[in-house]
Amino acid sequence: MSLPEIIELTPGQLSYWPEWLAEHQANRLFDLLLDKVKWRQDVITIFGKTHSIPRLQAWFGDPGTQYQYSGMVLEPSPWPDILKPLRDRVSSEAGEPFNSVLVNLYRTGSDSNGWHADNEPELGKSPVIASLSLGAVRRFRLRNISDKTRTMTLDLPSGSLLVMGKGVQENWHHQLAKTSRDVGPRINLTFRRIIKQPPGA
Ligand SMILES: O=C(O)CCC(=O)C(=O)O
Repeated sequence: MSLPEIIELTPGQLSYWPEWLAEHQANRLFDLLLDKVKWRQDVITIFGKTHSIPRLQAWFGDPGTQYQYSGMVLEPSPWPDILKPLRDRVSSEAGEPFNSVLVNLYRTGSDSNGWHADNEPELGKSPVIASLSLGAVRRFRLRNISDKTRTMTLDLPSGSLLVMGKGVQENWHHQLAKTSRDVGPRINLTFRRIIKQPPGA
């Protein structure tokens, strides 16, 4: 384990390891996930109209870790062998016993993830989220919820680990914007801890 860079957001804190995985490890994991994950094109419904979300995704976790966001209900697929040691390492780095992971595939610069916080009820009151990036470098931004002029930008390289600590989801939104740059695919894994079932589950 190496020491992270600490980025104070006030309120909230990021812990950042720009080179958490060596290049060859990150490349191997990227290739395996790209090939082996059963990627889903999920849709969301806004004002009665359905839209494909601008990325592919997959949800893995312990039994019972159902996750709902933007009207989607994600049932966990069992942990693939390749992700189990990674989950354990990320958990010990972040000091949080993660029991699930959302895996996103951004196929090109047109794929994205809009402003949001990971604040669903099943994550509990002050969740810790750990985000591992693989593949193309993409720009990750945070924006304070009550003062939108306060922003923070990180260009996340392959193999980097970013832990959003307690207080971040309550006070900051984050996004992965589209880019017109000609970028290759990127995979991002956000490890989460589901602590209770969502309402109505
Ligand atoms: O792709 C990223 O870096 C961010 C992913 C994200 O915001 C999410 O899964 O909630």
